Amino acid sequence: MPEKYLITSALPYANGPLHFGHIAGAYLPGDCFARFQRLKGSDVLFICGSDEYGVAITMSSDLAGRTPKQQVDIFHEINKNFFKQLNFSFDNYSRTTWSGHIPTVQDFFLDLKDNGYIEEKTENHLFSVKENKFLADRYVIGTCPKCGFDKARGDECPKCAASYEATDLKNPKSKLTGSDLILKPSNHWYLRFDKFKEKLSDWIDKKNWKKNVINLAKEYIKDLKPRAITRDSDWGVPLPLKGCEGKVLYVWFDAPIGYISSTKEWAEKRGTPNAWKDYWLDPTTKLIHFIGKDNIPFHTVFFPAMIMGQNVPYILPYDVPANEFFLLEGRQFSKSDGWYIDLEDFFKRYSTDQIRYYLGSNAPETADSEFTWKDFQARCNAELLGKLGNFINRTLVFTKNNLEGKIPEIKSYDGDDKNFLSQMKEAIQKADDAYSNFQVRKASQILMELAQAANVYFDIKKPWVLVKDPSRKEELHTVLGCCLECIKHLVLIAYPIIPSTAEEIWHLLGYNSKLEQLNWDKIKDTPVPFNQKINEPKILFRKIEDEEIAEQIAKLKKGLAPKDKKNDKVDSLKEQISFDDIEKLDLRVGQILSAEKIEKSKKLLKLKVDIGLEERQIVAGIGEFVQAESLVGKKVIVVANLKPAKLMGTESQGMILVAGDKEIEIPYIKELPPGSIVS
Ligand code: B3M
Ligand code: ZN
Repeated sequence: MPEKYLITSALPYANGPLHFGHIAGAYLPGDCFARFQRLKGSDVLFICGSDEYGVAITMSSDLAGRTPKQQVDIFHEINKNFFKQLNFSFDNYSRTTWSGHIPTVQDFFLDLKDNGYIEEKTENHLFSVKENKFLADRYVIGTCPKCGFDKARGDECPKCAASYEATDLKNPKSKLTGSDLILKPSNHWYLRFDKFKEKLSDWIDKKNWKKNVINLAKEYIKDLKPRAITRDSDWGVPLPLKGCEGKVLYVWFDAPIGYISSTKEWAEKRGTPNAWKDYWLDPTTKLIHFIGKDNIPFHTVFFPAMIMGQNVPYILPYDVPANEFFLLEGRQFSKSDGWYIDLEDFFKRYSTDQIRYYLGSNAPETADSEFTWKDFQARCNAELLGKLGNFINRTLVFTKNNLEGKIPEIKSYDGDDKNFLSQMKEAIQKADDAYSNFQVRKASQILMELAQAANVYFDIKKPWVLVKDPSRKEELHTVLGCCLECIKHLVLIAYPIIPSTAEEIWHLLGYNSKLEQLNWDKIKDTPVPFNQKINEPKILFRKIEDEEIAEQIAKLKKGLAPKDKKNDKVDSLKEQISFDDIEKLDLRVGQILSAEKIEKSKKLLKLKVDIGLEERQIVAGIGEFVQAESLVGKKVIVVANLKPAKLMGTESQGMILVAGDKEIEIPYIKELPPGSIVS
C-alpha cells in the first residue's frame, strides 16, 4: 500500500496580495513535499484556500472602503492566480466563505458544547467609549504580556507568536483611533482548553517534530486556559444557537476547519462527495501542516484540542514543519512602506523556476532568511545557469554533435566512472532523505553539488579530446553515457523545486512521457535507454546582468525614501472661473466594477464604473501608477457629464478625478453610495 499524505499549507488571509516572504515559509516547502511524495508513488492530497473571516479581513476592508465580501473576492482571485503563476500543485484551493464550510464549523462547535467543553460566561472585555463598541483582536493594539513587544495585537503577538486574550495585553488601545479602552462586561462562549492538557501532553510527547515546534507547543499546553471563541461581528461563521444574532465564531476557531471543508469541496467537485473521508478519517493518513512559526500554537495545540473534543474521528497532525520568516533585504516585506517586489514586473523578467529555486535554496528552515537581489542574481547565474544549465547543455550539445544525438552504450567503466556513478546514487539517496524530512534547502544543495561534480567529471574526462581518437570510442561512449545518466538523476532531484524545467530537461533527454506521472524509484533504477534520440538542446536559464540588478536595488531604495511632499515646481494657477462654470460640472461617486489594461498601451486602463444611474465605461490614463486589480470595488469621483470620446479606439464615457501627474493619488469615497452628488 502506498503511503497516504494529506498536506496542507496555511490558509492565507484574503486581505492583500501575497508576496515572496509568505511563499518561502509555508507554501513552497509544502509544494515541494507534495510533488516529491507524488513522485515517490504516495497517495497525496494537497489542500489550501483563502482564510476569509475575522478581523484581519474586516479591518483591511474598512480601510480600503470595501465590504468584507468585496475584499475577499478580490484577493482570493489575486492570490489564487499568484499560486498558479508559481506553478503550485494544490489539489484544491478553497475559501472559508464556501457554503460547505459553515456547517462543518458549526458541527465542531455543537459537538464541543454537547461534550461539556464550551461554556457561556459574562466577563470583562475591552470596550472603546469613543467608538461605542467592543474591540477585539486586530482592532486592539498593546504590549505583549510575554515578550513586551509594544505593537502586539489583541489575540496574538506577531513578534513572539504568543496567543492570549485581549485583556492580557498591557496598555491596550484602539488600533484605529488610538483611544484608551475600558473594561465592560459582555457574554461570550469559552472553549475549555484547560480540559485537554493531559491528552495533549501525552500526544505531543510521542512526536519527533522540530525542536522549536515541540518546545512552543509544550509551553502552551502547560498554561492552557479557557478562551473566548466568539466575537461580536456580522462577518464570520454564525454561532449556531438561538438568540445569538450578531455573534460569530472567532476566526482561529473556523480557519483550521477550513482544511477539512476544502477537502470536502475537492471531493464534491470531483463527483465523489465522500472521498474526503479516505483522508481525514483514515488513521494511516499522515497529515502534514506547513505553516510559518507564528501559527505554531494554533496548529499544535488549539486545533488538535478541538479535534479531540468533538465526535467525528478526524486525524490529528502527523507533523507540523513550521518555518521561520523570510525577509526582503533585511526587513519585512511591506507594500505600504514601498519595501516590496513588484510581481508583475518580476515575472516579465524572470521565470517561475528561477524564483522557485531561489526561494527553495534559501528557505527559512532553521533561521530567518532573506531575499536579496544580489543573492538572487548570484544563485541564478552561478548555480542554475553556471552549474546545472551548463552541465546539461554541454552534455546534450556534445551528444548531438558527436554521437548523432543518440544515447551511447556503456561497455566498460574505469575508476572515475564508477566513482561518478556512485556519487549519483549517493546524491539521490540524500535528496530522498532531505525531501522526506522537509529540507528543501538541503535538497537544492545536493542538486548543485551533483551538478558541480558532473562538471568536474566532464572536465577531467575531456570528451573533446577522446572524440578525436577513434581508438578511444568506447571510452567516449562511457563518459557521455555517464553524463547523460547523471542528467537523469539531476532531473529527479530538481523536479520538486523546479518542476517545469525538470520536465523540459526530461523531454530534452528524449523522453515523451511526463515526469510527474512517473515514479522516482523506477526512474532511478532504469538507465536512460541505449540509442534513445535526444531532442534539440536549448538554453535553459537566462543570465541576469549586473545592470538589471542595480536597477532593481535602486527601485527598492527609491520606494523606501520618504516621499518628497513639496513639489519643486508648483504649476501656476489657471484663469479664474465663475460659480456658473462649476455648476456645469456633474460630479458623482462611482464604484469601479472592473479594471483592465488596454492592450498595447502602457498608460490606459479600461474601467467599468457604476455611477448609480447607469454603468459607464471610462478610460483612465493611470495604468503606470496603479495595479488594475487594486481598483476594483473602490469608489471614486467621476465627471459624469463629459462628452464621450475615443482613446486608442476605446470609448470613454466620463473621467475619474486623480491628484498629481508624475505621481498620482486617487481620492476615494468611503461611505456614500454610487450616484451621490459631489459638489
Ligand atoms: N490566515 C494566519 C496567517 O495568515 C492564518 C492562517 C490560517 S491557517 C488555518 O498568518
Ligand atoms: Zn510577544
